Parts: sequence; C-alpha cells; structure tokens
Amino acid sequence: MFNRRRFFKSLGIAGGAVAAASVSRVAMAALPEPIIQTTPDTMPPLVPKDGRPYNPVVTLNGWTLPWRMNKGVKEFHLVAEPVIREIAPGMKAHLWGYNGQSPGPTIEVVEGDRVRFFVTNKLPEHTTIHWHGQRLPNGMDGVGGLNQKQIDPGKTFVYEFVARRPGTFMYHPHADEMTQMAMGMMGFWVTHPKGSHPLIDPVDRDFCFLLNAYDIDPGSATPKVNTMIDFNLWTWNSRAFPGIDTLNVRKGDRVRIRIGNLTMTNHPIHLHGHEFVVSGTDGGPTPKGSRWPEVTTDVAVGQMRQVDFLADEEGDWAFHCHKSHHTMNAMGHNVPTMIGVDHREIVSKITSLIPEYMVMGERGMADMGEMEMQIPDNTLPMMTGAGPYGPVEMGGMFTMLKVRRDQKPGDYKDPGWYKQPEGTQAFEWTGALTEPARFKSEGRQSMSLKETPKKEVEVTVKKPAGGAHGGH
Ligand SMILES: [Cu+2]
Repeated sequence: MFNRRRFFKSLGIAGGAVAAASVSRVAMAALPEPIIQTTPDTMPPLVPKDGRPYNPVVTLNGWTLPWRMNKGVKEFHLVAEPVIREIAPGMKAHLWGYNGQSPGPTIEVVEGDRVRFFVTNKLPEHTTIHWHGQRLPNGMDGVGGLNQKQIDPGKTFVYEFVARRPGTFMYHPHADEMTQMAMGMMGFWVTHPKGSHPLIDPVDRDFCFLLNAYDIDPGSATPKVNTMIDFNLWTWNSRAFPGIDTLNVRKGDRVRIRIGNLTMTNHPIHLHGHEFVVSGTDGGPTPKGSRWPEVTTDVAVGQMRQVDFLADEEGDWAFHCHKSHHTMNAMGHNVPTMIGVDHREIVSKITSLIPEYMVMGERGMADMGEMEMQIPDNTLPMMTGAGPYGPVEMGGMFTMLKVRRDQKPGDYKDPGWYKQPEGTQAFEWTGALTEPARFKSEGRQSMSLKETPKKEVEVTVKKPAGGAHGGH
C-alpha cells in the first residue's frame, strides 16, 4: 500500500525546496508529492496510466515509483531518508534508502521520455544521485563536487534529462559512497524500448532486483559501513532467504530477469532447470550473434546483467548465487572445521559444567539447518527455510523460480510447493548393496598405494641440564 505524506509537512518547513541553478526555471510550486512505500512485499507490475505503453517489470520485494505527467515530462520525487527494512521475518535493519525503502523504488520509463527528478535529502549528511549507465548531460551525472554541488540535508535538487537508450540501469549516490551504499542507498531503473526493437524480444514476465550486502552484528540493526569483504548478510533487494519472494511464472512464459550488483564482490547467479542467454548489460541489449546458452552468469561489481529464457519445465527451481557462502546468513568464519573430530569424551566433561553446551560440525554443518538453537535478537539463522521435504539449509542470496502450467497470465502469487508427478523424484534404494569396484593404481605414482612397513622410532628427550628439575 502506498502512504502519501504531505511534502512540506514532513519537511517541517514551508517552501523549503531549493532548485539547482541550472534548472531554476522549474516551478517549485509544482513539486510532485512524494510517494512512500513501507512494506517489503513484491508489488504487482505498475501498468502505465499515461505516457507511451510498455510491459512493466516486477521488482522482487520492491515496487515501481509512480510519476506525474507535467506538460509531456515524467516527474518523479525521490526522498533520500533513513528507513527500516525487514531483511527477512525476524530481522529488521536500520538503513538509508529512498521513499521508505531500501532499495528505493524502481524507475520505469520509455526510450525518448523526458524525465524530471526532484530529489529531497532527509539524511543527516549531503548526498547526490548518479544515474548509472545513462546517456545524459554532464551536469546531470550526479558526482558530488565534480558535476554539481552536494545536496545538503533539507535541500531538494532537480535532475532533468531524456532517457536516450533502452536498457537496464540503476541509481545510487555519488557522495560518501562507501557509507551510503553500505547503508542501502540504491535503486533500479528500466528504460523500455519505444515500439519493437530488433535486439529486445517481447517477454511475458520481466523481473528485476539489485544484489546488495550488509554487515550487521547479531543483535544490532545498523550496518557496519567500514566493512570491505566480510559481510554477513548477502541480500537481493535488501532481503535474505527465506525473505526473498519467489519468481512465479506460467509454463511456456518467456521470462526476463534483470540483475544489478552494488556489493563489493562478484556474484555468479545460477538458475536450475533452464538455460538462459545474457540479452543485455548496462551498455544496452547484446547483439544476437554474441549470445550463448548459460546456466550461470557472473555479475561483477557495478554491472547489470539481463537474462532471457523460456520457462518450459514445471517445478520449483532453485535460483541463487553460486558462491556457497552467499547462500548463508550471519555466520562466523573463524570457526575450526570439525568434520571427523570425535568430541564424545570432551563433551561429557563440558556438559557437566555447561549443561546446554552443543557440539557442532563433526558430521558436517547440516545439523545447523534443523537445530532449534537460541540466537540473539534481530539476526537470522545461518541456514534456514523449510521445504516440503525438510530443511532447505540455505540463507542469503537464494530463492526459487516456480513454473506452473496453471499459473494464470499476470498472476504473480506464490502457487505453493510443486508436487512431483509419480515416478519423477529421487527415491531411496532399498535393494541389496554391492561393494563398488574401486580403481586401484599400481602405476608409477609419486606416492605408492602400498603401505610401507612402520618402523618404531625411539626418541630420547633431554632437557637442559642443571637446576633442581632433572629430565625424565
Ligand atoms: Cu554471491
């Protein structure tokens, strides 16, 4: 649901808006009212009510910002402000974002549209907006200090340009970037082609989301902004599994997924059950002759990738980052590997002192997925999520593509779990087991398979002589 807030009332000052000198011709009295959204639910596509028609996108756990048409110009109002974002049920983060959310709302326009952005700064420090990937006049590029003055707290600046080429873009501050992006300031931008385009095929469903990451200590709510590598929450649109909505499609749909990366590392994004092609980057649609089938595409830092595929296999297909640490929630990395370690003796000693002591990891870490362990307030279990057959043992950048033959066109609701047809699911073998014939090498290897006979080695230890303590 949209909440409308009175702009001047919320700023607490009457007529407090100040325009950039270069666009002072814009009548401030005509400032569009900002539209605020506070739920992290995936909103249905925003079908354009005016302007040129297009097939709208669906932002995972996000929404598209409505505009106002003013004498042929699409006017938007972005408010940079502190927000509270639910990362997944059970954890809320204190972030910075736009219009009530991190990421901010998706901007959707059509190639050739003239767009005007009113950007109000309600942060405690200055900011700007850079329109990543756009062709625009240099003074609209948003690098604070280089292309424009910083937008000080309480001020409103105006950006205006023509969306010259169709494609997949994003926006983010270019002012105290490390802090402001670590706090969640970013948003998606899609410029739809006007009419048919030789390199942009029509699709039935078009999804988008940003890759972002946070370092929030368990029990706290504000990201540590100086973290460079060791983030503990890997998120899509500031949501972690099981908080990321599923991508629900109808069997036979042509599907497009657009992904942008504003984290500090690359993410190989992997889809199960289907092959896709990279149909576009932030540089625009890719030439058709350059496309080859993939099931994983790496999205490097600062890049966008747009993939297209035909959803022709029914089921619940995992869709995730292939870095296995990125499908985990908050975890410590300085933990020794305990696989194969027999704790039994030490455990009985410890539990006599600390009755609730738990042994972890001597048979792998899968136990973590089903354990009912006490965790601090406001954090997420490392591995979580229950599927129809037990714990999914995932976190972070993980969700599912759900393909159903009876999903109605235009219906984005979660259809529930897929029921595999009889005889099409992996099953337990209950027949006799024979020993596998293992390969034995007798060849010239640097290390022989044959054991060399052990020689008893006797060691005599001599401690330094002298003093009262003699050696044994
Ligand atoms: Cu990743």
